[in-house]
Amino acid sequence: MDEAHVLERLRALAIETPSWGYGNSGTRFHVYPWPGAARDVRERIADAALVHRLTCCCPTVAVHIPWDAVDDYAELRAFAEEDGIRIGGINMNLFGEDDYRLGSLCHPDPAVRGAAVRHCLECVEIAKEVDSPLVSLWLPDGTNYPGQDDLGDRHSRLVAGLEEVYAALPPGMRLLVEYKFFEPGFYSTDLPDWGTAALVCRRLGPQAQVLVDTGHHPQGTNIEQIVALLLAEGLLGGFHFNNRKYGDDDLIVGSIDPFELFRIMREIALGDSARVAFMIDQSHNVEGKIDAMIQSVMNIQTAYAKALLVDEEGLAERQQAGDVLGAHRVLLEAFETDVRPLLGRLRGALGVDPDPVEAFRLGGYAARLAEERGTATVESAYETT
Ligand code: RM4
Ligand code: MN
Ligand code: MN
Repeated sequence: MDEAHVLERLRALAIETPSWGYGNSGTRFHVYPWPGAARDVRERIADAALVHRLTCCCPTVAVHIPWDAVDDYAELRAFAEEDGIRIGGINMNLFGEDDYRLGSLCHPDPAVRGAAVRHCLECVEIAKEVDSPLVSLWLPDGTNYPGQDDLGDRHSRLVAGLEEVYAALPPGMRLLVEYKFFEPGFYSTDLPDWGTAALVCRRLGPQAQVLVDTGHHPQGTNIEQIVALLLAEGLLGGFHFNNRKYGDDDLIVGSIDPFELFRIMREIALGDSARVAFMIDQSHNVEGKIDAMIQSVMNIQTAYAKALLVDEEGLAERQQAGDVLGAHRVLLEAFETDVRPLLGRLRGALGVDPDPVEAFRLGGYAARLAEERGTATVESAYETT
């Protein structure tokens, strides 16, 4: 692909950042408050808007309900738009209530399942109010011990609950279904993998698609193959980008395995990804929030730029000829290309600094935010888990 086309594709890449990545977060052992970290939904949106100003690549912010709940969503939408961004995916929370001890949509008690469905329906209403085309569901349901519940029944309850939610989607709105192989359940998880999520989405209909959180697979999983297959089946709804080493680590995207990120972005570059939502889902435990988010955005752009540079013709020839190493070297050639000058030109044309992380770090933003906001006391539930 020539440079003009690569730049055009890069310009079209919009990455959504998560409101929950801007507040204090930690591990189950401790939360270390970060000076100037966002303390409420408006500050979280303001930080996402700053990331967009510095990158010109992050025009929407995902919210999590009820963490970001407000009385007036029209007002929240206007607040975001005045700051230059829009509210994107509405993430449902089915793990934050005492009643969910044995699950939410899969709970044995129909009353609890009903409450979980009502929460999802409320999120659909919020999406309508803020004019977002996406609601996003990560289901924490699962069991801890063999015999705790009937696995088949749990699946039936899940499908029945999601059918109610699906029926409430207005035309054009999509339900993204996220999977994760373990946690908080340690014996079984009701949506453990992409295949289960895909089956559920197929049952629901075309407005339901799978969300791939890159941190939600067992060690060694070939994520790019999952991406390729979901794209081919029209079932890839979006990503939660982050990186992992051991568990659901939520580390900076591409920080542990940039080659994996490149391989994922190559499948994106090849397929029809026009409707794929590129979202980041990460939380920062020991580093700053905003510059780490920008680093993730830059790493995605870097991987995508390299993916777009793959000599596809040369690769196809070598694949046809059975030249295994030759084909592999075509990928390496692209991966090893220094795309910083290219991305510098992209950012120059967009009117932002060639290195937005440095622009943040040298721009006095962190000091100003620390001065304005101080070092918050950790209050909300997700900050203490
Ligand atoms: C889950 C999953 C969800 C996120 C929650 C907080 O592990 O990644 O997307 O909303 O964590
Ligand atoms: Mn996620
Ligand atoms: Mn996760």
